[in-house]
Amino acid sequence: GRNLVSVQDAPRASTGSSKVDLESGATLEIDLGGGIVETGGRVIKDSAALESLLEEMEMILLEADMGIDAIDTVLNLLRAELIGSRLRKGANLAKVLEASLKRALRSLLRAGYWDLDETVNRLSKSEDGPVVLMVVGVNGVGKTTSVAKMAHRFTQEGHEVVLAAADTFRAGAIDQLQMHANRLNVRCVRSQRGGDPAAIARDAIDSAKARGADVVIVDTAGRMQNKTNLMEELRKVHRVSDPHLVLFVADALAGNDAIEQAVVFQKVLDFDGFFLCKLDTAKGGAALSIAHITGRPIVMVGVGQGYEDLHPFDPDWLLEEMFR
Ligand SMILES: Nc1nc2c(ncn2[C@@H]2O[C@H](COP(=O)(O)OP(=O)(O)O)[C@@H](O)[C@H]2O)c(=O)[nH]1
Ligand SMILES: [Mg+2]
Repeated sequence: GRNLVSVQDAPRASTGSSKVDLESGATLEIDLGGGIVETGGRVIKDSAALESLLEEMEMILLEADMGIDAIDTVLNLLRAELIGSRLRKGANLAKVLEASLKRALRSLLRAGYWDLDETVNRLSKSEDGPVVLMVVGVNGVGKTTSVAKMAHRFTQEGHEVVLAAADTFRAGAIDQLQMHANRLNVRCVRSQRGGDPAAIARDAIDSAKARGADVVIVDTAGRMQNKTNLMEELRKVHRVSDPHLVLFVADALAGNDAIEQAVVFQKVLDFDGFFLCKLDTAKGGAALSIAHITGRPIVMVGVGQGYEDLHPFDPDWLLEEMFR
């Protein structure tokens, strides 16, 4: 593969780094690294050579499913910083650019990051009732699977978990969650198909309170064909269950669609962070775009269908996958 430029070992630029606050609230840190000097060297100009390097980077990012808006933002900021800077004698512009780009992407992915396990542990200690998590996203992205993976994860951490089958639109969805609950030996609160999702969420919370359970995870529906109804339904579930955390689930395979979905859900629910699932089958550039456009961090990744296939997000791992 490509000759990877490691992000960690490049020294900071003698000219320092600059922080850029994006409209969404996300931040980008531009640090050109040790290849750039204060004096001497040669001034980098807006040349054909620089443009062709930027184009090469653009191709890599496009192939990794990063959306064009986020790519433009990052590359334009980098270009602006590079032009007029001084390249240290003997330094390689391509390497300086690649390392700077990776640092910028890493800063975007790290901005606002919070640890799911720690957050749930902390909330569980400080709150009287159960910690309530609401999971949202369109059909088929991996919500129910992620709910089951979290139930497994939290159970292993010693929490008692109750699931709420608030996707009552399809009977299959209720059975799917119940099946996971049986396997994981956790309680699942459910209704008949067509039941009121908000009532299910409330029942699950009441049940958790009665049992002294620590965590309630609310699975929800995601049919986008009927967007307005779905959003109304989700708003109601949100109002009634007043969750501590709202988690948006995106499918890495969905590419640009995942980015659009994030915008739609962000408007209605202002989620706290997102999961990117199916990273075992796709590159994860969508994560950068979602972080860029919503200002929310990716907190967990799904890398398979097993209960163990959910990991805290590691920016360096994603960047290596993208640039491989
Ligand atoms: N390969 C892979 N498949 C996944 C992952 N997460 C979910 N799936 C599969 O994607 C399909 C839809 O998942 P589901 O949880 O039902 O999505 P939902 O409609 O959002 O609840 C199922 O077949 C899951 O097994 C993942 O991280 N990797
Ligand atoms: Mg589901």
